[in-house]
Amino acid sequence: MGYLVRFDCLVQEPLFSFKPYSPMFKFLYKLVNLKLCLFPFVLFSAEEQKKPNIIFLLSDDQSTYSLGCYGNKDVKSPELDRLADDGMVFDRHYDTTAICMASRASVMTGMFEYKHGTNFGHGDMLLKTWEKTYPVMLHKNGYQTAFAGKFGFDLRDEPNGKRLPLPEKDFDKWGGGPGQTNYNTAKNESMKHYANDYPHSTRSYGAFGRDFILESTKSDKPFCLSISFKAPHKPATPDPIDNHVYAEKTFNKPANYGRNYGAHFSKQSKQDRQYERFHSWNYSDKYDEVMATYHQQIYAIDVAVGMIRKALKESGTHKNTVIIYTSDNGFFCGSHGYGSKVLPYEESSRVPLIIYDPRHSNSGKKLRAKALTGNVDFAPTILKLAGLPIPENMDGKDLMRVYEDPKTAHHSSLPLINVWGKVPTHVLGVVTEKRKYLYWGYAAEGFKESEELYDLEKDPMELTNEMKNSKNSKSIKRMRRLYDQHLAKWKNGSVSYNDYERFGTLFDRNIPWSERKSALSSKTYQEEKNFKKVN
Ligand SMILES: [Ca+2]
Repeated sequence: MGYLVRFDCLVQEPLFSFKPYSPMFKFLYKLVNLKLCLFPFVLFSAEEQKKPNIIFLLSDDQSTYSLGCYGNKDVKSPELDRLADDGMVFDRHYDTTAICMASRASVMTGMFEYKHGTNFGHGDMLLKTWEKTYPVMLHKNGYQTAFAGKFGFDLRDEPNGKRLPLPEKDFDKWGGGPGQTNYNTAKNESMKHYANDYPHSTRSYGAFGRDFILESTKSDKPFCLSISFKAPHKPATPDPIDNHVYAEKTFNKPANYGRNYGAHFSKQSKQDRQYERFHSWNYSDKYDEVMATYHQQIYAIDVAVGMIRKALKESGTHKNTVIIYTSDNGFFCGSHGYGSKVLPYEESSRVPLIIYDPRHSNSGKKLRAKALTGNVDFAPTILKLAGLPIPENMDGKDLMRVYEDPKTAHHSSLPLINVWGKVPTHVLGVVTEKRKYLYWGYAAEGFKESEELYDLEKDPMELTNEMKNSKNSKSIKRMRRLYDQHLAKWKNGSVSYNDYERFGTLFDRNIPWSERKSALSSKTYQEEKNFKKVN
């Protein structure tokens, strides 16, 4: 093709109308014309080459301590550890809402929950919000796009409008599914053709990624592959092919394991299922068995990541493909005597993040970033990688600036949000690189407003609430001020639907409970009576 272009350039009419004066001039003249003629092609091909392929991999309910690259010596995660060695590990990465639906919406929109207005118990994402997500924008701007796995939220054309089908049409290849999807590949409509070879869903997503990557080479377009694994979400259903991996294994417990290390957590945080699941999910009495199952599910993700990287190599796209690996929320696994996720403590809100950009000179140096980063950063990062502008509505920032300089600061603070579940557990917090502040505002009979402050630098296991230490008055003042700033953004920026506006009042620590109480929903008044009975 290149030779044809050059030949065409030489034989076509000169760009200028005057005649050459000498053989040398004629030669130079042709050379200039050749360059001018080739210029747009050179530019075009350089521009195309600059655009990387992008792979975004999301696990479901995965804690940082489930990976070797985050310091757990009991687990086997060779592929993800290799990805970490090849790329960069982020040690201070948070899901600003630590629950599937809202977190996935933040990932795709680059916005905090109160701005995308999407969560269980609140409502679906509006179509106009979806149209500003990274998958849609990449699809519209020359990328081949694919999605597989748990999509995690639904769409409506208006808040009380009809629920729309999942946006399969916005992707070139689709292996996604509604709701929680199924661990049984045969039961996932868009993935069931993989069921014979990969009866368990986790490896089927590896196969989907592999096939999309290999097919992508037929096109000149760059690709963006997004896979949302179901694993290791409950109900615990590991692939039996991996039963040998943790058979009879005993696991070391983290230093904050057990109820003794949760006594200082707020009474409000103990009012929903996250608290009772320490027992009902058997962290208290069958720890090794439960953890073996949990880690076995993550082991299968590790295998799937290996399948995807092998396909990158085989297709020759490995040198121009950026890989991002993270989770939609963490998991307590018995830390502080809690199970599950949702609450803004470290185990549930801080999650793994590995990025590998093979084009960058910082790759392969085993660097770790301490910068404060969040799930709202992915959409801006992916748009920037694709050479697209980052819309102003996004709260996140391009993570590749941290990849460029892992010692740089990123966010000075991020909000940590929970407005799902039983009312006392609704909480707004703020985290900085060094500290975390939580405000539990529910103060009906039997409860008092409470605050927690953690020095994450000295106390990453959150063992001491620093609110009562008089030495911390400066930190408390600063963290309260940051909290107030985030709340002001909520008040100014929350969507007007799906029950988000009233939290601007409920979370206002400067308004007494007697006045804030008016912002409880009528349904909540009824729930409040039930909490009074409990306490
Ligand atoms: Ca999740």
